[in-house]
Formats: sequence, C-alpha cells, structure tokens
Amino acid sequence: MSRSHALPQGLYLILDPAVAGSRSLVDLVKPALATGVRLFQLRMKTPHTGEFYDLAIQLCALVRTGGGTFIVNDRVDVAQAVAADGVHLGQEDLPLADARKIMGPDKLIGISTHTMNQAVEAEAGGADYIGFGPIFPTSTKEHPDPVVGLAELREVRARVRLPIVAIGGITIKNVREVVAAGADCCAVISAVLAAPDPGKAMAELVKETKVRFSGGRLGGG
Ligand code: TZP
Ligand code: MG
Repeated sequence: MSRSHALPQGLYLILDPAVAGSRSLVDLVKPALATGVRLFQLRMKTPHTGEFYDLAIQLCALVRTGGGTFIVNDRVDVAQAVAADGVHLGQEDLPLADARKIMGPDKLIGISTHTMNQAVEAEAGGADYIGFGPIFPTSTKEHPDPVVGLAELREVRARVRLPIVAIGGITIKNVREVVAAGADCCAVISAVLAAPDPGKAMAELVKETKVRFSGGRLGGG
C-alpha cells in the first residue's frame, strides 16, 4: 500500500452536527487541532447533499490547513468534490472496489466492520483501515450493530494488520482499556460533541490515546 496519506493514530474525532446540536463544528475543530487531534470525519445523516457539501468543504479546508486528515463518511462523491483525504464506508455503502476506482490509489478508505469476517474481508479488499465496533453500547447511532466488546477487539487485533479504529461508546472512563486491547485509533462522537466541556474532553482523550505509543505499539496485546 502506498497512500499519500498515512492514517494518524490516536483520537479520531467524528463531527456529527446532529450530536453537536447548537455547537458549531467549525468552533470545535479549531481547539481540537490545537489540542493535537489529527484525524477528523464528517458524519452527516442528511438527504440534502448541498448541506453536506457546504459543511464538508469548510471543515476540510480548516482541518487540512491545521495539518489534520479529513475523512468524509458514507459519500464518495462528497469526498471527491471537496478533495478530502478519504472516505469512510459502512457495510451498506458503495462496495470497496468501486469506491477505490473512484477515489484512486492515494486516498484513504476506511470500512466499518462489526465481525471478524468483515474485518478480514475489508483487509483483503484493500481498505486502508477498519472501523470496529460498537465496542460498548452507544445511543448515538440509530440501529447499531450488536456490541462487540473488548475481547473481540483483541481477537481482531491479533488477526488483522490494518490500523484499527475502535468505535462505539468510548469515553474517558473506558478509553484506556480500548487502547490496551489494540486499537490504533479511538473514534468518538458524543464523548466530545455532547460533553459539558468539549475542549477538556478532547484534551483528556488525546492524552489517553497517546499512552500506548510511548509504551510501544502492540505492547499491551
Ligand atoms: N458506528 C458504530 S458506533 C457509532 C458509529 C457511528 C456511534 C459512535 O458514537 P459515540 O457517541 O462515540 O458512541
Ligand atoms: Mg455509512
């Protein structure tokens, strides 16, 4: 694999306007970049492509100017239109091979996986990273897949070489366990966007998701 963008490790901040509510995502990205977050995704469950595009183009410029990596959820067309660093696809989105044809070899493609088979298949199909979860119960996603838990995360870690982005119910209270189970990145939505103090929440999560890198990758198994 020779992507022009490597996937940054650590905290993966998912920007979802439905969870941010009255908070501006633009205003959240600035302190996030200053705090050390390097990986962002725009997740917007809207039928209005124009709205998605308008937010994506703004956030993409902001994130990239600040040295971050910007991924668009679900929509290959929006990712291409705003020249994002990549796209994140679910099991029901465009097939990986077709997304790769459109995105080209240099862009990142992440795939949401919820079972070992899906994780192995995503790796074999040429994904750049897998999302794996929900690790814990979450109320952010409508109709979430069954909780996979930390034990299954450890099993996937042992079998899959791609970077693993753990997702689902991750908070400051459980993030250490997720890192210890082998996640390269911890993706959060509500733990930051719905926190009483998002700046504090992101700073704490950035710190905790860095722990294993000083101790050496895969050290905790
Ligand atoms: N995919 C699996 S769980 C989830 C997604 C998008 C929601 C994660 O949100 P939160 O608030 O971090 O639990
Ligand atoms: Mg999707």
